Amino acid sequence: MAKLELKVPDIGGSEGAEVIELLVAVGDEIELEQSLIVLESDKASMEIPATAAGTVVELLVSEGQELNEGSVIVVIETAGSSTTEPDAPLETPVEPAQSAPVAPAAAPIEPQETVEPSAPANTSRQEVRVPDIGGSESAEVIELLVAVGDVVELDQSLIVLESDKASMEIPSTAAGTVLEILVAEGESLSEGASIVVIESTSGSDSAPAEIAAPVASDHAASAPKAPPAKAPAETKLSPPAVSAAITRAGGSRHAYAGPAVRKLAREFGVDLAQVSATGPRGRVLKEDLHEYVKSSLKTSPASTVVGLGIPSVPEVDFAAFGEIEIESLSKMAKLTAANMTRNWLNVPHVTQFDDADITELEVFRKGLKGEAESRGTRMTPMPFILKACAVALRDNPRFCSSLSTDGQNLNYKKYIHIGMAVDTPAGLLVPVIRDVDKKSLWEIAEEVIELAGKARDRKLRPDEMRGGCFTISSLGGIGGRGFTPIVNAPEVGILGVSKADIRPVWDGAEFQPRKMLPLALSYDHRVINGGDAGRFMTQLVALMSDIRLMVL
Ligand code: CAO
Repeated sequence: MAKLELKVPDIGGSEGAEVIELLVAVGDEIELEQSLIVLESDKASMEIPATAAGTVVELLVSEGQELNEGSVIVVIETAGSSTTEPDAPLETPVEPAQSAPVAPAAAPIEPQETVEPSAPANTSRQEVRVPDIGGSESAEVIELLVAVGDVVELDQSLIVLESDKASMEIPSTAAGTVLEILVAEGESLSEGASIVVIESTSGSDSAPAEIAAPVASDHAASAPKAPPAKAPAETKLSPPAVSAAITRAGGSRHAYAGPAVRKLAREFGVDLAQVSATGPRGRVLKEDLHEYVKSSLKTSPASTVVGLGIPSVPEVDFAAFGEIEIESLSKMAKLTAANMTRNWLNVPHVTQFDDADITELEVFRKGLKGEAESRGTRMTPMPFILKACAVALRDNPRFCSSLSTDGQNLNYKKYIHIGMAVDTPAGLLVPVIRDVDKKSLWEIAEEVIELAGKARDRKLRPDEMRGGCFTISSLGGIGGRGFTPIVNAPEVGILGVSKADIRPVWDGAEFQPRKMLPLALSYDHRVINGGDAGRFMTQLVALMSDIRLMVL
């Protein structure tokens, strides 16, 4: 049995850091690399790993205490030979007592020389590189904070790196304009890796202790990167600026948490700012995150796919107020609920209303009754609505597009396949009628009947419900004056059709009895603006009011 002191390693140049969490206690069996404490400075939040395995016999630090490189954290008792890396021990044998100098976990990177600029007289190009990241072998780029063309200041953060133990913002060691970004999100970087190329104008550029290497003026991103050059030993690197409150896509600024908790939060898709923190100084602990996820799951059954962070509806004991009956939902009903929730949450909806005068259309349609019977089919308003939508989709192609998931592109579909919501005893189904623009009204009428029948008999094939560009939901045969349908994402528009009825319409001289069809067009406002929607709806109303326009 030997006793060892485990100490604070090189913490990336931080002068002092506060113990904000103790992760072990006296009596704990600890493994090699197990985190002992969490340290936080104004620049960094990091877990300090054990450099030897054993039993904790003394805990020499407490929360709130300020530690420096070399401060003893714990004394452990090891079973046998203690040290793990004889050349770089971070532990000191306790007996005999000694105060040997502590070797740093990783030798600090030596700054490269600043070489004469190769660019025109008063400008120079420099590569900014990853500094000593506190002993971590490599760390992943989790966020790019600058773009090509940005003017950056000295010490301005360029990227966020995250290793198993720390998340850190890497500051620029030069001021100037970003010419090239040499890294991408998800890439793993080590000390010395080039991050960006910066063009500096003389007088405004980097500090003397920078690790900015000069770059030839014809430098290309694909060119091999120059190895780090040596600089005088006394020009020690500035530490990586590590932030405990970095901004993420999920918006977790101001949330205090260690890297492990941040990593976990990212994996769960949790916005740390939403989590109640119980740690010192409002720090989010792992337990807080677990508690948050547990309670979110409890209140949001998977079937409803309610996003984390969205306030849930409180559970009520309905039986307390009278007799109740519980019906378990079918798989389809649960799937529909999940899809509706997803679409409602993802799509910024706007709904536009209008009425189409279908008086003449109805006269024509009723005139087709005999032929419909002889064909063994029915001609409802639906085929006319489908046909009119196909024309409006052709003339307003944005309604026939989908936004890419990253929000960067619109995919225009050159085909016109329209989904039709069908109310079935098992739930809502949306079969798709293909190439509506190329089919006759009779063909469409037959398909409406066939697909609605298949939907009600649960005989639709999956491929008959895929590929839609737009959806029509008609409650015309049921009733109602209007409703706001939910866009069937990734489609960007849906038409809600309500029951037509005869209303008095002013013709400029007198009221005329006209059959009016209420229409409601919901659209994804990220893709469709009010003008687009107004044009689509106006054309649709015109087409329904005068079906001759459909053949133009
Ligand atoms: N106004 C007045 N009458 C209408 C009408 C309208 N907008 N739409 C249909 N009708 C009439 C039809 O003409 C038919 O009457 P006749 O037999 O006298 O001609 C009757 O209502 C029933 O029509 P239908 O509903 O059987 O046929 P359809 O082609 O209009 O619709 C379908 C087919 C599958 C869309 C429809 O049956 C359906 O399921 N609708 C529900 C869709 C739904 O649930 N949407 C909500 C989704 S969001 O929860």
